[in-house]
Amino acid sequence: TPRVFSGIQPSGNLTLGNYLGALKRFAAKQDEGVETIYCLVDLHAITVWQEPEALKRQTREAAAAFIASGVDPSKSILFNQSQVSAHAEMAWLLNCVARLGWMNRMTQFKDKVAGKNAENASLGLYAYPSLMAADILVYHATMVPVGEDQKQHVELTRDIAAKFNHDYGTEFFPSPEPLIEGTATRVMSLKDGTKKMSKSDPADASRINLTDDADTIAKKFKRAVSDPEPLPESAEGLTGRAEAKNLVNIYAALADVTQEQVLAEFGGKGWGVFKPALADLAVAKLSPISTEMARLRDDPAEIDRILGRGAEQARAIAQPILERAKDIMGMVRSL
Ligand code: AQP
Repeated sequence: TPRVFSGIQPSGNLTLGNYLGALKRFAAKQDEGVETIYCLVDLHAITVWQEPEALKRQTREAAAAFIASGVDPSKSILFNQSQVSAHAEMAWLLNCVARLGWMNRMTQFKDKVAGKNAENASLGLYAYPSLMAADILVYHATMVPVGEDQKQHVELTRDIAAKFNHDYGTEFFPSPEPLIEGTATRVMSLKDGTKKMSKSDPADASRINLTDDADTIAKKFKRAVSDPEPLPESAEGLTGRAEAKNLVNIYAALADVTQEQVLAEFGGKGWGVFKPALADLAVAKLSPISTEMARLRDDPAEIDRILGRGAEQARAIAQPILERAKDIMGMVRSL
């Protein structure tokens, strides 16, 4: 069976972008006859400072968000990365395969240090894509559902796999494909239609958190940046209107319809009509998730049990692949 791997950083409150770009699709993949492995990538999260207690809370909260979004621990392997040491070990092996020049081209690193002193970024932040390659390759996963922003990292993973195979004269690593599907592969900030909605954006008003209540969601959409024009009659009319396009996209993704279908209903109408309809739809879709997350918050021991069991299942797959990679590279293994 083909294997799917994907992860989310427990680096803050998960957002509507994480839900539409990732979680919702993770849940759907479970019923597509593939093996699904989903990871809370805490080793990635610490590439920027995380307050230790907050990291624990965010990791459990993110696990709850997965489960509340329909990721079923009896159908998928769900765990946090640091409990499976094969990720970090494989990352070291791949650090020695990946080239500095490849890392230098990664736009996420550039975005994350933009406006800051890059000299002061952690080495881990720079090496992030190599750890991500390890996450995928240590399971021989071939399908990686991600948002548009992660495409470059999956392509780098393919390059690393190919170089390993070439250098060691093997076909050991399969080449993974990024799966970028649906209308919401890039949900943008509510305050700036050219910036992606992000859990680490300092402005809370820029995003919908999965834990926001109905009033907060309504308020955030009401205050979302739009433009003075009514909604266009067709999707071509969204060209050059980043904010309008984003709001229509979010509606389409939440309702599981196309942009054209949204505009067939709302074309010619003003934001005073569309924004409340969007808020109502978002509340209807997100409130069952936040209710379930609140229930799970009361039982952290249950979450920890689920992550522990997932880690055990993950280790059973990853460990033999790691051992084989070491063997291929010429490391002595004492029996
Ligand atoms: N705005 C988005 N639209 C669509 N998909 C998104 N994803 C993230 N933001 C959007 C997808 O969610 C998955 C997990 O992402 P991540 O947590 O590993 O890191 P990220 O992409 O860096 O997301 P954030 O929210 O912006 O986190 P911070 O702010 O901590 O860096 C990925 O599949 C991603 O594509």
